[in-house]
Amino acid sequence: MRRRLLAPAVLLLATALGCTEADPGASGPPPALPAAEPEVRPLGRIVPLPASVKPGGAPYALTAATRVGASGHPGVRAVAEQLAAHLRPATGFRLPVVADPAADLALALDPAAAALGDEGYELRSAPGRLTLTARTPAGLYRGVQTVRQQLPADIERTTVRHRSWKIAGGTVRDVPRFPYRGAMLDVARHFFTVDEVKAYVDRVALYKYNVLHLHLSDDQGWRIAVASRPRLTAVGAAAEVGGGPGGFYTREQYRELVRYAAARHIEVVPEIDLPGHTNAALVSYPELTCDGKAPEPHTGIDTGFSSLCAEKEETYAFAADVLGEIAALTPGRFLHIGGDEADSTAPADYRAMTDRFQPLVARHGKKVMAWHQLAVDGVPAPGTLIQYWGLDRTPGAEKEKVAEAVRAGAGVVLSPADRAYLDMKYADDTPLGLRWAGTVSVRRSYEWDPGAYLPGVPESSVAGVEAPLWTETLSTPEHLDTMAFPRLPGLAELGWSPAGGRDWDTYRVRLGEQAHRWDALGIAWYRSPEVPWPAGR
Ligand code: TNX
Repeated sequence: MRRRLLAPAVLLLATALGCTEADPGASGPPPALPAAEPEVRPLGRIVPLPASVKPGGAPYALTAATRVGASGHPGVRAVAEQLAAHLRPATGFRLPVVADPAADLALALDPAAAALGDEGYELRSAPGRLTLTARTPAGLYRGVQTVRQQLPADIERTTVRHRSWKIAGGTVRDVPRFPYRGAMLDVARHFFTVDEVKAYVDRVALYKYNVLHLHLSDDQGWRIAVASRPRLTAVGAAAEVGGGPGGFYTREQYRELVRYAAARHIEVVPEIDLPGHTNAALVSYPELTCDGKAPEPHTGIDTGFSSLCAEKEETYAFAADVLGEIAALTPGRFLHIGGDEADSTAPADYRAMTDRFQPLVARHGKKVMAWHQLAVDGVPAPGTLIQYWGLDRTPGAEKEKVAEAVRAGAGVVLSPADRAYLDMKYADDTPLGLRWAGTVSVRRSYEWDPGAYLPGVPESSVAGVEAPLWTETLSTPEHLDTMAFPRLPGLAELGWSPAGGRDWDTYRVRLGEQAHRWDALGIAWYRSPEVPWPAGR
């Protein structure tokens, strides 16, 4: 009894003292964080957690006299310009980008820094000098996200704040654990405009994601113009869940999205879901159905009823046309051919069709990516990237099929639905989202290890993780925000940070601190009771 009476007082005291360490043993909501951010954020107290942090020395400060130094390399110059553009509105400083390596804020490539790999970076911070070094421009770009997060959240504001802009002293040396860190957006169930997708790209870039997977076709709608098949968009784009107007991207708009992502060192993986999830295509081209009859447009959320027709040569001509054009729009390595939930496709037909679809991808020099049914009911081509979306409770035999594909040369991206699906409800009372995979709390989405998740799949075969955001129940950018924040940053940490250095009790404090930044960015985040949020928010 005494203890229970005392507990709230202890929590209040801890808060008043600015103690930010959440009590792992506490039941109920963790104590709030101090209302205000510290003037200088401790080095490395960011998301995702850096691989190595050596704090020390006095901080670096941006000033009105700061110049951003970049070598003549166009990739370095571009990242320097992005950084300066990001820092100007809130600081009000001029921040000229100059070709002077002695500038106080200097970006440089070190081609010999092999240990930094394709995306690693080193950040050194000391009075009067901040240097960011990487082997590639992508590494510099990831390092810029660290610079942003080390600065006060006010740096994200679009109007001038008169305050100090300090970065704690010391060195961060940081490399990702996995090369593939993806975010998927379903623009088929509800359509999202180019600007709305760009806003999502900006959000994932802050957490060092490097892949945007776009789910471009499904039963409800076809969302990308295909010149050789104009009815796909003239007819097949005009529906979405709930009966809204739908929509699609012209090829120019799509190229614009790919460029926008590429400028953030994010690769776009387009998905054309085959042979199921094809009702919108069948509505557009009824000759693709086995009986030749056009189905009704679909505005519901059930799945598994549509299929292309294995016996018809039209099917393969259609797939060749579509995949050929999508490949031509795709500078990235992968074409995702779906392959999930083909519940109305006979097993032999599934095998026959996926056997013929995969070479169409290879013909254009691309690699196949597919949901893990391809490993269960089909035979993945060598080098295929299998996206696992099962659950903890998925039968071992099904997981074993994925392990078998890995032994035959496939790679795996992990999106376990009961961990990584951002469209699952957080809790029973979450208004948005689905719950077929159960509820997925912030803690549940964070507390698993991608390197040791699937039996028989060693860490070396895991390309990384992906956080899918399906949109059956999500129709506005605010809806996307609410489901992605705060789980999206945690999945980024699973993909980026070393397994050893992270745990829930310290993570949730780092996560809570991010709320200042989300507010500055106008992100409509969900106030999960598992996380200690800044007092008053
Ligand atoms: C399963 S994941 C699906 C999607 C749904 C999603 C909803 C996958 C490959 N198929 O068609 O949108 O669940 O959570």
